[in-house]
Amino acid sequence: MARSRIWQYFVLSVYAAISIPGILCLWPMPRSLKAGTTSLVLSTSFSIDLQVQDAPEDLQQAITRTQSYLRNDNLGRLVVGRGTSDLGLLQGAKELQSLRVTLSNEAGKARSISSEATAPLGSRSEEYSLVIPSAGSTATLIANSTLGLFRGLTTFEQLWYTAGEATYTLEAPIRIIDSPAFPYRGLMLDTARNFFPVSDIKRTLDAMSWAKINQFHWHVTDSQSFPLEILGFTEVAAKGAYSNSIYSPEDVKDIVSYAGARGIDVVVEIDTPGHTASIHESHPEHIACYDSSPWMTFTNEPMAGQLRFASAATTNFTAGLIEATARMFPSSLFSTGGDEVNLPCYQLDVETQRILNATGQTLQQKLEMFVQTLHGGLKGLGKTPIVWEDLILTHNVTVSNDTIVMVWSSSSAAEGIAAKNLQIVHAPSDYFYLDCGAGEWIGADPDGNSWCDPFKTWQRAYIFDPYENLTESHQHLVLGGEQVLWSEQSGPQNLDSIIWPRAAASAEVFWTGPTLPDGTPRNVQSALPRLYDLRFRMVQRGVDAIPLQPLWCALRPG
Ligand code: CP6
Repeated sequence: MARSRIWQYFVLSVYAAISIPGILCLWPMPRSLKAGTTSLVLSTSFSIDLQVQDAPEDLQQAITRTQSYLRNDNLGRLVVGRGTSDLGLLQGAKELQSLRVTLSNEAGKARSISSEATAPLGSRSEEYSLVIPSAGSTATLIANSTLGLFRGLTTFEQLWYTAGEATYTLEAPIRIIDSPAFPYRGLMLDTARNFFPVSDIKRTLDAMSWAKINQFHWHVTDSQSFPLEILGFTEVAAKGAYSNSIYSPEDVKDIVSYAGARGIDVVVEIDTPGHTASIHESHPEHIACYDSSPWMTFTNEPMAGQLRFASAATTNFTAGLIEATARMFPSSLFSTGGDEVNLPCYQLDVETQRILNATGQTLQQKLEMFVQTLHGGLKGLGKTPIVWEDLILTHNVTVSNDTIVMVWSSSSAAEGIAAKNLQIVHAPSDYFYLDCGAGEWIGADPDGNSWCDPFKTWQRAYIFDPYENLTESHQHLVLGGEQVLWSEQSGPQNLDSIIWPRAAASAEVFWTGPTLPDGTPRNVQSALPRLYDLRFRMVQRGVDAIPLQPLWCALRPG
C-alpha cells in the first residue's frame, strides 16, 4: 500500500514538473535546444525575409505556407490553466519583426526542396539552425540546403501560440541546432484494399511534413486492386482496378511534386511475386496459384494469385512493368515487395512444373533469378531496391548488398537481416502497424482474434528502440523506420483518425534516435503534451487527428 502511494506521488510530481509553463511543444524534439523565459510577440507586420538568390519556387511556397500557419493556427496554449490566458505575460513584450532565411553555402542557383528530398538517402542534408533573440527584432534560420531550411520553417511554426490578437512565445531566446538521427522516417499507405483519392493523399503528405516524416511508402497495388496506370501497361489498371479508382500518370506527377515540395520522397512499391491476383484480370497468362487455396486459412483475401516467376515471359513482363513504373518516380528507392510468397502452391501449377523440369532448376533458383532480373532493371535506372524481409528470411534469396530490407513480422526479425549485413527499415507489426486491433479484422481467426491485436497506441510506437536486438556492430545498418497502414478496414472516412497523431510517434523516434537529445530516455509522460500540441495544430490545419486525452487534462493548471 505504502509503496503504491509513494509511487503515485512520484508520478504526480513528475507530471506537475512537466506541466509548468515554459515547455516548448516541439515535435519531433530538436537535437539541440536552448530556450529562455522571455515573452516575445510576433509583430503584426512580421515578415519572412528570404535571402536566397533565385529561390526555388517550392521554397517560396513553403514560406507562404509558414506565414499562413502563423496567422491561422490560432492555437491557444493549453498549459496555462482553464479560463486563464497568457495576455498578462505579454505586456511590454518585445516584438519579432522578421525571420531571415539564408543558405550557409550559397554558390549558384539553389536547388529545389523537391530535388533535395528525392536525392539518394545518404546524400541529403536536413540540418538547420534557428535563432530567436529575446531582444533583437530579427530571427535567423540558416541551413546548407533548401531541405534544411524547410525543416527549420516547420520547427519555427511550432513555437507560436495565440492569445487575443497576439501571436507569441514565452521561451525566448531560443537556439536550435537540428538534424535527424536517421535518414528514413516514413509512413506506408496501402491504396489497393481500399482506394484513397489524391486529395486524401495530399492531406496525409501535409501532416507528414509537419512531423518531419520524409518517406511516403506507397503500397499502391495488391491482390484486390491495381489502381496505378502505367505507360505501356495501361490494361493492368484498366482491368485490375476498382472502377474509376485509378491514379493516372498526371495524378502521380501531382502527388510526387506535392510531396517533394514538402520534403517528402515517394517510394512506390509494386508488390511481387505474391499479392498480385489483380494482374490476373488483364494477364491471366502470368498468374499462377490463382485457383489454388489461399495460402492463409483465415483470410477473406482473394485467391493467392502470384506471378508465375519461373517463366521467362512473366519475368520479362514484370521487369518491364517495374521499369516503366520506376520511370514515373524521381526517388532513388523502389520496392519490389516480396512479402508472403506461397511457394508450395506452385506444385499445383502445371506450367511452373513443366519449366522446372525442362530447365533442371529449382523453384528457389527461379525466384532468385526473378528478383535479380527486377533489381538489375532498377539498378540500370540508378535505383536502389527495397524488399520485404520474407525474401531474405523465409526464402533465403540472395540480393545485392545495397538492397534495403523492410522488417515487418516482428521487431526481432531485424537481427536476421543484420546478420546478412543488409540495411534495415523498421516496420514491425508489434509496434508500428496502424491497422492492428480492429477486432473483427478481415484476417480474424474463427475465434475473432485479429493477427496483430492489440491496438498499437502512440505510446507503443514511441517506446520502440531502433537498436533493439542489434549488436553495436550492426547499428549502422538501420536507416530508420515507418508506421504502416494496411487498408483492409480503412478508407477516406477514417484515414486521418487512424493515422494521426499516432504516426508522428515514430517520426520523433527516428528524428531523435535511441534517446532524447539530452541523453535521457524517451518517455511518454513528457512526450504527451508535445504530441498533443502537434495534434491540435493538425486539427487547425484541416487534418482530423484524434484527441490523446480528455481536454480537461490538457487544460491542467500550470
Ligand atoms: N498485405 C500485404 C497485408 C500484410 C502484409 N502484406 C499484413 C500481414 C500481417 C498483418 C497485417 C498485414 N495485409 N501485402 C505483410 C507485409 Cl498482421
